[in-house]
Amino acid sequence: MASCQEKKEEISFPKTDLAKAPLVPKPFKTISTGSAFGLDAGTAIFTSNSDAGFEKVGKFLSEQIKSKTGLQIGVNSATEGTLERLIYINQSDSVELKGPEAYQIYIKKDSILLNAKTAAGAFRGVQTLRQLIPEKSNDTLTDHPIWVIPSGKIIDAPRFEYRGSMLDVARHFFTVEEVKKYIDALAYYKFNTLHLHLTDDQGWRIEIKSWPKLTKIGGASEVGGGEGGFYTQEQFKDIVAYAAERHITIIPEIDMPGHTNAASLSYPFLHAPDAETPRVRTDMRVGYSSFDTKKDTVYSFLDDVIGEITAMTPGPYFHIGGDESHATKKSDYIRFVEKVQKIVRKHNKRMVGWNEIVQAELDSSSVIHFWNKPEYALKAIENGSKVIMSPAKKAYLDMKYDSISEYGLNWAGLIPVDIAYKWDPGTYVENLPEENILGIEAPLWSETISNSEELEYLAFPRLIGYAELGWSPSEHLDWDDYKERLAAQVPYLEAMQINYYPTKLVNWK
Ligand code: TNX
Repeated sequence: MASCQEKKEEISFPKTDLAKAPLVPKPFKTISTGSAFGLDAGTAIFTSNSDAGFEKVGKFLSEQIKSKTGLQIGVNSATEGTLERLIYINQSDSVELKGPEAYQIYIKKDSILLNAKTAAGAFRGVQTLRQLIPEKSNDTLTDHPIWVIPSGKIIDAPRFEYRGSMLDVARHFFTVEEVKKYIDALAYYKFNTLHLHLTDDQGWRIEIKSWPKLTKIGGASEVGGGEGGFYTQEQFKDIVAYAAERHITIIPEIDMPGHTNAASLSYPFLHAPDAETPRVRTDMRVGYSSFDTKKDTVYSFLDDVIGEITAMTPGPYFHIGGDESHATKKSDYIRFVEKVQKIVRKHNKRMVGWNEIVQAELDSSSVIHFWNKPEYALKAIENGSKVIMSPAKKAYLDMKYDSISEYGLNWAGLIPVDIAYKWDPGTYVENLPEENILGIEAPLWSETISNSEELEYLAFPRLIGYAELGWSPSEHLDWDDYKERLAAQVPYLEAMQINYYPTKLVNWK
């Protein structure tokens, strides 16, 4: 009598090499075992139920598999016939997992096991799996399409806890959909932070219910004379939630006491009498505006603004800007930063500010955002503070690639794709110990760009290199090795309709 149980199919895979997969960022350690896991319609995903976040991560993977391959893979809901190959996403407290974003993946013939301490770690591991799924199925190994994933083991954890990019939505406004598209790409490359530069001289972009003219008046302009725009609180919360689903934290920035023309135009009492009189600004100049640091009403205004924004922001940080306050006297600037630091603390956030803030007396919980002066970054040592590394000469996404770049500025120099990659955030500021470095951020100022296509032209492919500088150990930072893996990102960029600058430094395939 024939057995009613179908025989499990043995596929013989061509030899694979997991260590040669073009992963970005490059994992801490990869061990190849030469065989493969065949992703197909008979695959099911199971997740830990010890933490609700894990099932969400499983569903995210299932959606991504569907959009890449068309396969519909159940999560914690296998039906008969879908138990041939399993992907487990498992909560683990193993001591081998170093930190909340660490993960390990074991890929065998019949199973993939992804272990992480937290859902954030599992999410980072899922990005690695997404990158390992080939664009095309193999239709010759068996009677149905399978996507061949090389077998082996990946042990991975980030070098820095903070890996971010900044989007300036003030000089030009970007819609919720445009911001979400950027967040999707950040997630794919394991970034965990998006800093939104929400206000500047040319525009105020976030609704403050207690001060409605900020958006009514201050939101109605941008560089070049366009109509501007702003996020309602509902829209801002939607961005925060969308990022959180991808384990990305939003850091809001209200830039002050300079870069405040749009705020002072909306409410003239904010304006310092010595600074330039507020008017609609559509030019690119900086350093002419200032809040009146001597008025109590300015600080009660800021208490309202910071209160409303922090109430919508679950992350630990609030960025106060503090850069280029050339129209504020130094003593007034110092007093201002110290008073605003108290307000930020009152709202239970850690203050972040551009490196000029070190002139004030800072709490050790406050974070210094290095962009131009190493001597300011070094103040972190005395102060016990952490530093975010955004050296303009290396990490500014708004610098032109070369003299023929379509968009961008050049005040910090040209930044070709290799120069953007060839530096080490851990040693860039001489004598600044790595324990003082929170991580890396690549800011994208928007004076010269106003939509996703232009934004992407400047961000890609340099952003992908910053992902690796933030995540991978310094021993792995090697341009010749990286540029091959970068070239292999094209199918992803094309599938996501992400525009990129096709630099001649890379052999695009
Ligand atoms: C400097 S970097 C600025 C911004 C400009 C940018 C343009 C920094 C903290 N301030 O106001 O948009 O240069 O590259």
